[in-house]
Amino acid sequence: MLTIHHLGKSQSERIVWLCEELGLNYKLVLHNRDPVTALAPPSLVELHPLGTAPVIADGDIVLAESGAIMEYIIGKYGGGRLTFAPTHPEYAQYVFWLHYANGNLQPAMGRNMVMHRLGVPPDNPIAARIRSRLLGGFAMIETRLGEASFLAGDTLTAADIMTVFSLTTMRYFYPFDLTPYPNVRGYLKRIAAIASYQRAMKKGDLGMKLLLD
Ligand SMILES: N[C@@H](CCC(=O)N[C@@H](CS)C(=O)NCC(=O)O)C(=O)O
Repeated sequence: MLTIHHLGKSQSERIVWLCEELGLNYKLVLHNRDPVTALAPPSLVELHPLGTAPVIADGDIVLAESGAIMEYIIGKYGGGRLTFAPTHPEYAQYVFWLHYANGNLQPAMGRNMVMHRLGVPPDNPIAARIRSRLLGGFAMIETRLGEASFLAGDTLTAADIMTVFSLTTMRYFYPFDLTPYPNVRGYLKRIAAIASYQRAMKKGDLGMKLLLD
């Protein structure tokens, strides 16, 4: 059986949601962040050289990196669900948004988080550049969600499951006001109504207030 190692308040919520949406049997192992540093505990670090969540185990296979895990589970157990085939008219959108999530958006959030935590003033030219990159990303997502209900098109795909963390739980680490983005907020309302998302968040982060607005 698939085992998901989930670190509280982290990107591994994506994998719990993925497995809930696919209706897979899995064992969930919860790990808590160090209360002082917020880093991963030794129980997680010992699982994989990266020492980050998520990590899954499937038989002898131990896999890290949420994008890799997403492709692995969808390819092996998804039966064609949550993905678009190359023949789908929105295939390019699917591939773009799937990779934008961890290739650009989440690193941009992380860079801004570091600047914020180091107390770099917003008018510092590097901080300003990093912030404007992120704002450009939000504007792009806002435009896309004015064209389609979900990032790849009219249905939920892995691209959404990859992206939602950065728009929600990541805001515990880098607070971000979504008021200027009504399409993003409407999208998060649609996500909040999805039963598999609700189940995943309850199982992975019971009691955590969901930042969906
Ligand atoms: N690109 C990686 C990022 C993994 C990552 O940085 N996870 C964070 C949680 S959001 C983590 O484990 N942090 C704890 C630590 O670095 O000690 C992925 O998507 O899996």
